[in-house]
Amino acid sequence: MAIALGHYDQVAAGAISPLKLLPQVTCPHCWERFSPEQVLWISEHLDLLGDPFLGPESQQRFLPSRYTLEGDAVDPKGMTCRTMACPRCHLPIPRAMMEMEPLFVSILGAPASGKSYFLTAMTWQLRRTLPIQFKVGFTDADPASNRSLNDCEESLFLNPDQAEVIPLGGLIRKTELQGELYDTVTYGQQTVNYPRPFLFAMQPQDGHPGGDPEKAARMLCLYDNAGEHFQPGQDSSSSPVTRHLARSQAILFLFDPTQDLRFRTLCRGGDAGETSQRAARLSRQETILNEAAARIRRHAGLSQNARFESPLIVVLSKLDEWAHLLDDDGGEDEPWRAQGNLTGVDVERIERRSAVLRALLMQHCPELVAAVQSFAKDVTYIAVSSLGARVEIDPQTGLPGIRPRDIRPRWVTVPLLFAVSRVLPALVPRLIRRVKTA
Ligand SMILES: Nc1nc2c(ncn2[C@@H]2O[C@H](COP(=O)(O)OP(=O)(O)OP(=O)(O)O)[C@@H](O)[C@H]2O)c(=O)[nH]1
Ligand SMILES: [Mg+2]
Ligand SMILES: [Zn+2]
Repeated sequence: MAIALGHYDQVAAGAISPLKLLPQVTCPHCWERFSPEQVLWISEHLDLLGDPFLGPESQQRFLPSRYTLEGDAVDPKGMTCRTMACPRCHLPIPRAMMEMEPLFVSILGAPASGKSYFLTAMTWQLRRTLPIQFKVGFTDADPASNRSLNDCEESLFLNPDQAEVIPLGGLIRKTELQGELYDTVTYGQQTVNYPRPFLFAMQPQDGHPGGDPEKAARMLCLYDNAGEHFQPGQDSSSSPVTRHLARSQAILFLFDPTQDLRFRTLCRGGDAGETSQRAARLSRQETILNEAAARIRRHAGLSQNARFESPLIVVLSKLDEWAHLLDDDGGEDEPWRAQGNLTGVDVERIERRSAVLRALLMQHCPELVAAVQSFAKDVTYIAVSSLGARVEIDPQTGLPGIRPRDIRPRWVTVPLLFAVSRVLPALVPRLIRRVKTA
């Protein structure tokens, strides 16, 4: 059966025509794969209420037999429908997922390692860096499901109280283990909580150097997990919160030096100073990585010794707290390089810095480097700061805070763009200096 898809949401407006549907679509909610003709539509008529999986308040899902001339399905009561849904979990899927290959990237790390701050600063900056530097559009594919992330971006970067010291916990809150960020689906007796994906369309624009823009376009699927989800026993069939790991084409593992006892004594303020008040917790962060490795092996059916083949980026977070441990702080500018009219990732600069960071970790927490090596083959270490500026202690409350106008993220887009350049150089090119031979 041919499926008609005429009208486009903002993400794909005018970008791709004629339509080429993928042979297989992956649901970003339940990670099931299905063919495009199995996709359901969500009815519009208000009488068509009740879905067996999503409850009596949800609009019915149906397999259409009638379409408008524009290619939208018509529901049994004659209303034109706009939204599609997964045939397995019935949750909504943006249309662009029918024709854009997904790119799953997992962000993992201990509680309070800085994942939510990092994700927020990264997506905010990708909206500018990707189009301006790399001629790749970066847009919300599903504004509804990206809403909580958009709210975090506004809180950090469009905050009306620019000059006031705002407590860090008030800008972005700890990620909850259940609630608004999850969708509940009831399969008979079994209730399953899926983490809500954040979906971004990455599409080459005019001037992009890649060959076929349709082939290079990707739907980036990201999730903001709570750190506890990565602890042993916290992923179950009723709460498959980290199953995206099995689909991941790259992993960004956040390591927070301020949570490591040996590092902490070296951080700004030292053990007795501000840092220890802030990061009251200490954790063995390599256990998070070991647990993730076990889950990936289990879900992908790999042997115990098999190593992850895709890129693993070890993201050392909160660089503003420990930048003085490095001889140079990496420079203000980001590692992109232009060659003629091609802009690419400066691989050499990133790799040089990765070696320095690895040596620092070897010195202070060698067991982390050992865990990283036994898990993955393709490893790069990148240091970032989501805030950039020095965090202040509010004299009234004693809590750490920052003035929004002082927030200047450093290198926050580098982990993702470097990973994408490894798996998809046609979308984000890599520039490697040629060594001249005499
Ligand atoms: N100095 C500094 N502190 C940061 C930075 N990013 C995050 N933090 C601090 O770390 C705390 C935790 O950050 P989150 O992003 O909420 O951590 P998380 O990994 O999402 O934590 P969970 O949601 O509990 O898993 C924040 O409240 C900030 O105080 C940074 O770049 N620099
Ligand atoms: Mg969080
Ligand atoms: Zn699904």
